[in-house]
Amino acid sequence: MATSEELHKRRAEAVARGVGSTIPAYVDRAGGGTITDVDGREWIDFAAGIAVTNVGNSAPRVVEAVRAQVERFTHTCFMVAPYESYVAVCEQLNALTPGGFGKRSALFNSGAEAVENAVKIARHATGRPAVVVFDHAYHGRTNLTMALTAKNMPYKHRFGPFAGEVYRVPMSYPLRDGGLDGATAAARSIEMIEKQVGAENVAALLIEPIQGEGGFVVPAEGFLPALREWATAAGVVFVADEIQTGFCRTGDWFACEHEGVEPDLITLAKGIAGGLPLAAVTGRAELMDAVHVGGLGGTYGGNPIACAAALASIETMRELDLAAAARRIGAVMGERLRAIAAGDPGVAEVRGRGAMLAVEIVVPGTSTPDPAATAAISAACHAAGLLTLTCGTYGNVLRFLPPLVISDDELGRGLDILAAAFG
Ligand code: PLZ
Repeated sequence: MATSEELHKRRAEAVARGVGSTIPAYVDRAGGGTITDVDGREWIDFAAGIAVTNVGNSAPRVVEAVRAQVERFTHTCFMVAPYESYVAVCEQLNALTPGGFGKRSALFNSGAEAVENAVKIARHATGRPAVVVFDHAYHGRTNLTMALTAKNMPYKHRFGPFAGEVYRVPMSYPLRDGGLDGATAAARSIEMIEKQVGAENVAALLIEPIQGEGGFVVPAEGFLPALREWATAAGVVFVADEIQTGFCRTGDWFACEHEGVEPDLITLAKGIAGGLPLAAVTGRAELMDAVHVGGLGGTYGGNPIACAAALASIETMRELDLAAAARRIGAVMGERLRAIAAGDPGVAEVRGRGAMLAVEIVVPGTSTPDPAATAAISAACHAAGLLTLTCGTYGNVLRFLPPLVISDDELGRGLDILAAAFG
């Protein structure tokens, strides 16, 4: 087998430079809470492929379901010759997502595609053009979703012009907005929408209940409920992007549940199918069904292998109670992170929920983001065998997203490496 070093050389000659990687190691296998490269080096996995392998890599039920499906048929296209597993996934999503009202779902391939479709559905159902998004938001890399995403580098730089009718308003970001309470922060955003866009022009308000790429920003309590209430009164479709927060990651099935918020539409991907590419829009039946027959779809959306994996993943989450596992991981990790923060003036905040936690790093004694220190700590973790990711508008947030099946021992060893990296 080629070594990681050899593969890295081959890659430079074959793979476009624009596609980056966090570590220059090439995976041989992964499972539980670890990833092993082709040289036999092991990393404790605090990334889960960016919040995807919540049930772990090659989870037994997923492997079994995928194997069985591959043997029966691999693709017919649901728009051509439909099959049960697509319907079953939609039934599961309609039942699992918050809101006791009638729902429908449609399946796609990627998170960005789900977000694009949520916007299509909201525009079609309301007959309005505008979409409101937030500072620090991340919604994808396609043309519309780049417009919805806040950060220029690396996502948008020189890739424009972008789609129109997208309006950005302030997010509740307690560390950086002077600790505005949720209601006040929401009033500030709502005033901007009403004055600059006009509520009657807004099809959808799109928000990540906890921001992912933007820095694991947890809005102040009351922010999401206040926006939800305003959207209802204004006839605006409230869309929760739960692509990173969903499927037990935050200690509930979905992050909106924490404050009892019931979105009109929810976008889902990542953790839905144990690593196979699948995404969905789930929401109010009257909105979803407003679209004409044939108006939604795509060649691969709801591919039968991905659907089989999704059903097996959902079953695994239920059976192993991975929401409870996320809360346990969060409690252990949170305690260690707060201890690190207490001894390091560069840690401005520990935040997040469940198994979606982060630390924001600043120049000690200031609120100035320190992306260089953040990158150095992350690099020290990688060198010592812990796979961590950074995020944030300022690149100064270290985030932790272990698979929810990580063992106590792996979690503890990972946190030891992290503590040492803070030194
Ligand atoms: N919405 C909230 O987190 C994907 C992107 C990594 P796709 N986040 C990881 C990168 O650098 O590309 C994401 C998300 C939220 C939408 C998306 C987009 O999901 O499946 O990557 O298209």
